[in-house]
Parts: sequence; C-alpha cells; structure tokens
Amino acid sequence: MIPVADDILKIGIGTALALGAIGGTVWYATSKLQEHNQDNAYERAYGGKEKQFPAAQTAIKLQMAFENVGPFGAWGTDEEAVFRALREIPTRKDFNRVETEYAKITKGRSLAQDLQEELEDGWSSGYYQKAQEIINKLP
Ligand SMILES: [Ca+2]
Repeated sequence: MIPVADDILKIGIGTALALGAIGGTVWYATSKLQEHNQDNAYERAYGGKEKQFPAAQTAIKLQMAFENVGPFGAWGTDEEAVFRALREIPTRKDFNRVETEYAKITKGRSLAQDLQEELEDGWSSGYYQKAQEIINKLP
C-alpha cells in the first residue's frame, strides 16, 4: 500500500472510531434522559411511591372513550382514547384494580367484555388485538 493511501485509511478509521464514540455517548445520554423523564412522569401522575395509581380515573376515561359523546351526539368508540387510557396503567395488578373500579361505575359491567364489544368492529381493524397487546405486556 502506498503511504498516502495508508494515512487516509488511518484517518478514516480514526474518524469512524471518533464518530462511533460520540454516537455511543449521545445514545447513552439520551437513554438516561428518557429513563429520568419516565420516572418523573410516573411521579407526576401518581404523586410518588406512597400513592397508588388512580384506577378509578382510568376506569372513567375508558367508559367515556367507549361512549364518546360529542357535541352532536354519540360519535362511537374513541379507540385512541381507549389505548391512551390503557397505556397509563403501570402493572397487571393496577389493571385488575381498573377492572374493579369499572365494574363499580358501570353497575357490574365487565371491562374485558366491554373492551371486546367496543373494539371488535367486524372490519378487522385490529383495535381489539392492539388493546390485548397493551394489556398482555403489563408486568
Ligand atoms: Ca361505543
């Protein structure tokens, strides 16, 4: 190999390593920041460890999303609002609490059954499957 090409190769490798290091640092800093923000979001939402996840509020959000009454009458189920409410639930245990609260505010209705009835529209939209995925992923 001629010396000039060798130098260019070294510079190239050096640059790649430097960029890799910068990229790695940025990635690490970003993921740490995200973790930090998630912790903060949890604390903001639930007021720290001593307070419980507000299951009743989420149950109400779900019921409102199912009914989705707008200024011109019922608009049908608001699927995105259902997903948003489900994604707020931190654990399976909290989901069970939401189910209990839902039964209370609906005089005994089953959340699992209503999720199916509200999201299975017979058009293979995948809404019900998506809700199931969110629930199944709960720790
Ligand atoms: Ca509905």
